[in-house]
Amino acid sequence: MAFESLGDKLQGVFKKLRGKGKLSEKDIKDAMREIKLALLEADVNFKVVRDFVNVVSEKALGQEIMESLTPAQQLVKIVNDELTQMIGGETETLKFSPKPPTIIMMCGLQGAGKTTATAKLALNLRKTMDKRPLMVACDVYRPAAIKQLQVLGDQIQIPVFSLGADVNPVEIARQAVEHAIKHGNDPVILDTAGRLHIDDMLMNELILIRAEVKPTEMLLVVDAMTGQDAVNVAKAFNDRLGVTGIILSKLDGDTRGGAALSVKQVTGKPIKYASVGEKLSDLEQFHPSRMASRILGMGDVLTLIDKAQEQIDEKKARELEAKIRKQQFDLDDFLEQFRQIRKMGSISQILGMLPGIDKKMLDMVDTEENEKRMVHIEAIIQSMTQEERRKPGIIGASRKVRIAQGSGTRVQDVNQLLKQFAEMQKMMKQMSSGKQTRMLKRLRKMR
Ligand SMILES: Nc1nc2c(ncn2[C@@H]2O[C@H](COP(=O)(O)OP(=O)(O)OP(=O)(O)O)[C@@H](O)[C@H]2O)c(=O)[nH]1
Ligand SMILES: [Mg+2]
Repeated sequence: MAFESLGDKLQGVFKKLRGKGKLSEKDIKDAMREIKLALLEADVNFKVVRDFVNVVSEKALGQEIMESLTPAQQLVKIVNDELTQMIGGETETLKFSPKPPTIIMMCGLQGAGKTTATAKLALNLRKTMDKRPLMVACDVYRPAAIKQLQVLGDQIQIPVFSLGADVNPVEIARQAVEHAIKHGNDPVILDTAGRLHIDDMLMNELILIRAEVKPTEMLLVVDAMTGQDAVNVAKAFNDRLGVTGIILSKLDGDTRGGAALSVKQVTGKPIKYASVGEKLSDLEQFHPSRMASRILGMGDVLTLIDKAQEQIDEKKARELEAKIRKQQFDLDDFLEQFRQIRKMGSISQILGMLPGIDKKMLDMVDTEENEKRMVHIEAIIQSMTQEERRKPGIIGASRKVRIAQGSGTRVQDVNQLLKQFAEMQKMMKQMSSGKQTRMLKRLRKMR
């Protein structure tokens, strides 16, 4: 994940202050110098850094002592608040047209991730808002651009509108909107051609498409792996086109990424989404405060809960809760839960959002072996009969051999799974007799 080394450095600054009872002016000045260096090294725009440091210093020096916080904690809080402001302040959601379909136009440099973001956003809107998007192939210049979008569309079962490469993109956009109205698609997401630099011809084309379809959103896709250049180009794009929001792509890369953190300050436009992985489900709504605390290493439990909510719908959660309480949780439920969690991402992605997890450990979790084990668990349960799934107690030696053979695993794998399941049931029993399923209740309350 980008920002890792920035996070490490900032945490280092706070660590040094942790033992101190009171921060002197010099302590604060020293800390600020280090914070400034860390931001610059992470490639945050120097003007943005200057403003940031000024505000934080001023607040830190003029800070009244809050009894509940140590001086170091107060500084963390100030930095967290200002970092949140710097990258956007409040969460900015996508705007929808009162008269559907809403039209969303993508724009950005060549290779920024427009086409990928088009598919990710379409999937996200279907999943989180029950939308029926239409993706539109307006890039008629790069060979294979249309095919690329169609392949993505097939993967996520979302329709793609194309008139081939011989029709003018303005006309494609116009007909796409007609098509969407006729077929009840909403929103219409236009994937446009990339620009290597600010190219008048292509820029004019975007202006013509915009004039034709009057998009509600003009989203600029910014590659977080490219440095200051990308930010300057973003500014130019915005000056020419007036974008309405930004999608940060490739935040999963391990480059410094700080340039992307300046993009809100430099363009004045909000970051609305962040792409955090290669999978098409890896697009998240951008929450400045959560991103700030993620950078500062406070973990991002909220994002985790969000992801969980997206995947596990409430009805299922309630049914599950009832089952746990009545101690009827069986291997079928186990399989279902297991699949839900798998949908959230790789193990390391899920763990990475929890506070206090050593990032180096995560690389060890995503081993082939673990991946194989996950596949085994599914196969083993699927090789069981309905009765066996409901009452695993009846699975004796000969059944174990049959299940192992059926799933292409070993008897000891079957044993291990059954043992784990038994332990889980025991835990659930304790949970349901004591403070029952508090976690689920809390999840529900937070909606
Ligand atoms: N790791 C990672 N790779 C990404 C992400 N988004 C896009 N990519 C990759 O970046 C490359 C370019 O992505 P595209 O979506 O084709 O970019 P584009 O802006 O449509 O490019 P043009 O159409 O040529 O202008 C592809 O290889 C993508 O797989 C992301 O969030 N993470
Ligand atoms: Mg493209």
